[in-house]
Amino acid sequence: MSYTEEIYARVVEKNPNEPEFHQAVKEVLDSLSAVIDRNEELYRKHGLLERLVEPERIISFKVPWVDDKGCVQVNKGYRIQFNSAIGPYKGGLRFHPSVNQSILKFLGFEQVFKNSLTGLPIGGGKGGSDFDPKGKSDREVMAFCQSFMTELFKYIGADEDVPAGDIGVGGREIGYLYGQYKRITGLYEGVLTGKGLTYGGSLVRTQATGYGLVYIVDEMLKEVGKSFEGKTVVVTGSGNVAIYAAEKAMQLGAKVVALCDSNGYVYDADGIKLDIVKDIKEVKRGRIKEYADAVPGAVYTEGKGIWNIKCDIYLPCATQNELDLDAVKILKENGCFLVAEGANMPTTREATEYLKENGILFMPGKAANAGGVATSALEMSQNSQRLSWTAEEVDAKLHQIMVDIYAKVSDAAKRYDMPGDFVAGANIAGFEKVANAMIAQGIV
Ligand code: NDP
Ligand code: 2IT
Repeated sequence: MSYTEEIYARVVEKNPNEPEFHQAVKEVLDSLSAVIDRNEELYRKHGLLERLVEPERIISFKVPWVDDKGCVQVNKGYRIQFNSAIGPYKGGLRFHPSVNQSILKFLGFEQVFKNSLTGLPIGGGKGGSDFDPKGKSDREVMAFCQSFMTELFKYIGADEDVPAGDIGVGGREIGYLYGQYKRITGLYEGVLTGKGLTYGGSLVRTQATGYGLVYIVDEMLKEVGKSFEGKTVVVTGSGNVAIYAAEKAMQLGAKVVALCDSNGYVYDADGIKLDIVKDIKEVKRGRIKEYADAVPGAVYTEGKGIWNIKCDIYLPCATQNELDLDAVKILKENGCFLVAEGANMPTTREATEYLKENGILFMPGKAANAGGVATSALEMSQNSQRLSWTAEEVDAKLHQIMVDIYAKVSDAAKRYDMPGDFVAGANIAGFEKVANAMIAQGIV
């Protein structure tokens, strides 16, 4: 058995019932085998892979709160502090009923490599809760966030661990979490990112993940002599990442024809009107179905199947494993030539293999959606300096970071004789910096 196979077998054995974590580790280890084989003796001596796949710390806690009926509710809360070799733990908080330790470990593990790719000094972490913000009043969300932070504050800090948003955690939740942190600790510091602009947030953080995704796709397109101009794009989800990916793709001349949520999808042959989507999703916290009620000619379909809509470029921006083998076969039949992941691990392993074998350009999430966390790191810099940069400054830095990530990923794939294999390129480039830092810092 090779070193990577040995480690994968050990991960499966020691972490039973964590399929998403196994999936993420397998994808990374498989594509690292070329690097590991060349340096096997060194890495074995340092127990590098054994240490890499084990989170430094898993914190799990009870989150009791009182709902609007006066009833006590109890949720599970977590923070996975995965790897701090290159900086303080950094990564989002997810509030969704599906949240469990396996999902947060997969997200924390991916975050380590993603954060390394940004070139900024941030380690990897992730956290969240099985709390479902859907249908809850603002007071209930506040009560939950205050209880969550009353436990979490012990483990985070501006130079220690800096959480941010993810599914179900946006500006409202970050505000309540920040308020409670400040109240308990008396500190006004950059302990969370994605903050509101009146209390230390960075311009462009809201847009950053979606914009960054489109910036890196633009680099992929340039390399093959194409552009967004005139392309038909399908974006999945209709949350933070999806909305701003659609916005930037449209600004670059594409027509975005579909969006979805967990209930169904809308198709608008004339191109999605984003002001209407923003009103439904960001203001009213409604369902994507309402788009078809508001826009004549738009069609709503209940259930899954957004991949049946013909497109040139497909940007999955909802959740893990949303895009499977049957779906990518349909994308291929319909002429789609590029898939880039706005979400974390939205493409199953079989689907990823199929894309590779069938010559569809593919950028994995840890590179494609890194603009969000990169801009979070820019928010940390601004907080430390006690300065705010203009939107143009932040956007220019974000753009450059995505251009640099594309170059690193593409270069690493070429160095290991796998040109165009951006999965391998992203994993290798992300891994190299973390591995060097871990070796330099000794067995800790
Ligand atoms: P939001 O909560 O803002 O939006 C999530 C969207 O995805 C919603 O439209 C939601 O629909 C939809 N969705 C969730 N689960 C499913 C499902 N099972 N089937 C279909 N649709 C679903 O989250 P974000 O936009 O922030 O996050 C989206 C993805 O991007 C996640 O994978 C996240 O980890 C990743 N990401 C986010 C970053 C950020 O900065 N926010 C940075 C990097 C990655 P519904 O309302 O019905 O639940
Ligand atoms: O998956 C991700 O990179 C995020 N949810 C953003 C993390 C962050 O710290 O901004």
